[in-house]
Amino acid sequence: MKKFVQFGFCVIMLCIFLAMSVSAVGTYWTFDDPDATVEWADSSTNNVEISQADGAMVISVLGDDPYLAHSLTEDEQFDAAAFPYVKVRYKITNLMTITSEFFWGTDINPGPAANTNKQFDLTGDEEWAEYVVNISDVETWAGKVSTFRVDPIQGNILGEETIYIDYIAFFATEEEAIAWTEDSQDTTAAEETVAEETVAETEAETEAEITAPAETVSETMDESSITAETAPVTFDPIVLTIISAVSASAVAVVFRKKK
Ligand SMILES: [Ca+2]
Repeated sequence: MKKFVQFGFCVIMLCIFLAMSVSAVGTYWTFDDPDATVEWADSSTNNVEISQADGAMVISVLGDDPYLAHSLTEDEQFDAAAFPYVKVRYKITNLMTITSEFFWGTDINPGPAANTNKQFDLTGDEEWAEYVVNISDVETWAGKVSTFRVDPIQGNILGEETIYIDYIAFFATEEEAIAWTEDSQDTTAAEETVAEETVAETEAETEAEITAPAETVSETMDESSITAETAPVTFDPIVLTIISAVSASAVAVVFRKKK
C-alpha cells in the first residue's frame, strides 16, 4: 500500500509541475467588443478620442501629451513580477517613428507616476506591427498591477494622428509573448458572423506582420502556441491537482483490491 501512496503522490507532483510550466497569457484586452473598447479608458484620458473598428481600438490624438488609462478590475489585476512582458499590436498613421510609453500603478508603487514608466519606439509606417516590451527592467514594475496607462505618443505631437491598438497582453516569458496571437481568443458572436472575412483579413495582416520591422514579429498560425494560450495559467494547477488526486486514488484502490 505504501508504494501506491508514493506513486499517487508522484503523479500529483508531476501534474502540478506540468501545469505550472504551461504558463500562458495573463491579463489581456483584444478590443474586439465596441462598447468595452470605448469604456476601457475608465481611469483618465487626455487629448484623445476613442472609438473601435475592425477589432481594434482607434485612438484619435487631438493634442499634446495624449494618454488613456484603465483601472484594472479585481479579476484583471495581476502580480507584475509574474508577467514582465507586455505585447501590443499597433498601427500608426502619418508619423515615421515615435516614442511611445506605458505607465502603471500597483499596490506598492502608486501611479501612473514619473517613476512607473517604460518607453519604447514605434514605427509609423501605416502597417500593423507587434511589439514585445520587457517592463521588468523598471524596478517599479512590482506588486499587484491596478492601473495601466497607454501614452501612444510621448509628449508633443506634430499634428493630428490616428493610432490603432489591436490588443494589449501580458506574459511570463518573451517566448510566450512572441508566440501568442489573439486569434484563438476571439469568442464574440459578432466576430463569428464575419468569420470568413476575418480569416482573409488575418492572413493578409499576417503577411504584413512578417515583413514588419519589429524584431518580435511572430507567425500567426503556430498551432502549438494556439493550444498553449487557451489555458489560463491560474486555472490549470487547481483542475489538474483535483484530477490527479482522483486518478491516484483510483489507481491505489485498484492495486489494493488486486493485492
Ligand atoms: Ca483585436
